[in-house]
Amino acid sequence: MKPIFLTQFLIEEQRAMGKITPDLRLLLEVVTRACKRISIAVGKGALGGVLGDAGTGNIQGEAQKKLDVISNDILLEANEWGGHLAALASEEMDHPHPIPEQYPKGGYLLLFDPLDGSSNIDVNVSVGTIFSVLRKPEGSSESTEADFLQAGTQQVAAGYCVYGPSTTLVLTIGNGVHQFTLDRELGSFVLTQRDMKIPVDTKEFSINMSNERFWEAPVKRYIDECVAGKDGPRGKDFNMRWVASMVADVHRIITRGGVFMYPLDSKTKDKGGKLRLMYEANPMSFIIEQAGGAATTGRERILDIAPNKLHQRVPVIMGSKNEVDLVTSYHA
Ligand code: P6P
Repeated sequence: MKPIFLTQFLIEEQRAMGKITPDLRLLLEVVTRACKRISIAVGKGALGGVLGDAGTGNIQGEAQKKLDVISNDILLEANEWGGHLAALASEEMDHPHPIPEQYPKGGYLLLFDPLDGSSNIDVNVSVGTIFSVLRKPEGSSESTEADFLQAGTQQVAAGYCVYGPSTTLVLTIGNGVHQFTLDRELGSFVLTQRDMKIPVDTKEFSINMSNERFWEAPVKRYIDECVAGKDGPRGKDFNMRWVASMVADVHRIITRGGVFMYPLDSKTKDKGGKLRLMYEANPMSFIIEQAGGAATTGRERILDIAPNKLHQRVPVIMGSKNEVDLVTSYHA
């Protein structure tokens, strides 16, 4: 069968939906091209001289890996000349990054975690890039942090790229979730699954069990019931997976079902949670919901949250709809 590359997919989606402006198509093409460059840098491993710490820290107070900084620079460089963006924001940058004066500005805002799970990079475990697209609010001339503070329901598009055994891009533009696999010989993303759907039930949960003593009661109840297996209240055995790369864990869940949890716990309560809302939880929640799943903090739908800070953190429970609904009901 004739392969469908990303550009043809976007053109056909534009004909079908009429929501993909030329600037949005350009944005998606340059971001995915940046992901190809990141994939090459990550794939070099120890041969690339890019493993280990950069010797710098980000606003989260986390040591930056060399590849965090390299990936961030690749995304900045890919997006500054196109005239499609008003500004960019990244986990690795304290404040929004303006488009350089010599280039025209456009109507979109791009947010990203350039290399999520980078603590895994030095041990050769899958990592990934997560991105989210918003419209620049009308009227505002210079883009400020406030322009980015829009609820997840305002996202125009969202996606991630997993740098694993294959380099796989998963994308939504509000009309389903679609998967593209990188053909390394051609250097092109090829459509490999249209309209991905998450099974509404699952037997697989994903959580960092070492935090058990810090969990709130509803989460402890839910996990205890899963661990109790078929002799317990759930009446079936569960399996557990925790890659500690959100992109890898969420991709597994979108592919075969499951529930991913980084819930509020007494360790992260004062920060509001572990994962970041604007460029981790929101894009993943948009994708998960578009694939028929659900995504809450345990107490509210993630996409409805009105952000108040660019780097704010939230609790995350997302994946197979019936499991997320059950965990959320325990919080009520
Ligand atoms: P922990 C990676 O650092 C990350 O932000 C997510 O990708 C991942 O799900 C989580 O943190 C892992 O956290 O506490 O298990 O190391």
